[in-house]
Amino acid sequence: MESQNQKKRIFSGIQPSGELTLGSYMGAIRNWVTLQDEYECIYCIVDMHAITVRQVPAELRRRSLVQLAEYIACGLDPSKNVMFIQSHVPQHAELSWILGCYTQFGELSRMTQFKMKSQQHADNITAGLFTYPVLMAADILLYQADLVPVGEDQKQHVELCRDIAQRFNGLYSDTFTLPEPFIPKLGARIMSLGDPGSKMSKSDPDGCVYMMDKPEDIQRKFKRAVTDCEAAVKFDKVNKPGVSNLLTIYCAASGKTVQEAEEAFAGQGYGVFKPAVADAVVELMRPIREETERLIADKSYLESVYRDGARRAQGIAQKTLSKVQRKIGFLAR
Ligand code: ATP
Ligand code: LTN
Repeated sequence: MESQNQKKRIFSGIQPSGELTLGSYMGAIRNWVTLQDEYECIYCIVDMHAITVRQVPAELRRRSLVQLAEYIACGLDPSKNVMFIQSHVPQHAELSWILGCYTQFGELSRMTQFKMKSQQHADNITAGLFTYPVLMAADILLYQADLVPVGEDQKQHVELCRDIAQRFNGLYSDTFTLPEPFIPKLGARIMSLGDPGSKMSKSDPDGCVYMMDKPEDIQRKFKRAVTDCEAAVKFDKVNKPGVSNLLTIYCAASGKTVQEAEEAFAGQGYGVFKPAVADAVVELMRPIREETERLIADKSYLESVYRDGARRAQGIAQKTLSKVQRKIGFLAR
């Protein structure tokens, strides 16, 4: 425990708002796995974030448990990492309220994710959707995280979190560690197979490859992936976004460089390239899918992991929350 305390800390989370995708894996979870030995890691299932858009209760419950199984199946070891469900640690909601009083309306209005999601859910633009980044800042700051491994789309939220922390520290002396986003070099933004202009997103099933998809579904989805009429396997994000996305996926899955992949497929059409990308993804996902299926059957084990995780998380979170409450002038209980 002594030596663990010397390690830098990591916090990250994913919403159980849909089945996890290849994007969740390549942009986030894959990095989490590589960091678990070097850092003290806390990985969360952020169900409170998921309800910022309407969820079916039974589905939310099921997906929260499946997501924990997926985390473990991806290689996260429950004995090395703290893994828990956000709503089981009430300090997140408490700190979020406080931080909301140190966040500007204008700052939240500039968040790209809010602008996009409020277009997608125009009939239900809730206060929760608007203040979502404040809850995310509370998640990170409660644990004094140094690094936040996320995909490219979350960089803006981590930067806002830093701004809030800096503002609070400036007002009340050093309270929060300033976190840095940690974004992978390859796979930080996997695009939809149906529309290479938009991000692959678990709540938008069109063009999504799910971690739990069967091999034949993965093959079919890649066969249908939108490309172009040139038939040349070349990385060119502006003119060939579909092919560039497939190359990114292929390289992230196979470990090859873009140049190696371009050379390997030189002179061959998409009829050869697309099934090869699918094969690489099938092989990457096969052990994860099989292990997830095995773990889902062991509900009591999963329950023991998230209960133990919440207990450990709460110990850390309460220390920060008490410090914050004292600094801002709340009377001690
Ligand atoms: P939703 O559709 O509910 O917004 P999402 O699929 O966009 O969900 P998140 O829960 O927002 O996924 O993201 C989980 C993590 O995975 C974050 O770190 C995010 O940056 C990363 N991520 C999500 N989608 C992608 C993607 N297409 N490419 C790379 N990283 C991604
Ligand atoms: N907003 C993130 C999920 C998230 C998160 C966090 C990520 C909520 N809290 C704290 C990192 C750290 C998303 O991926 N949509």
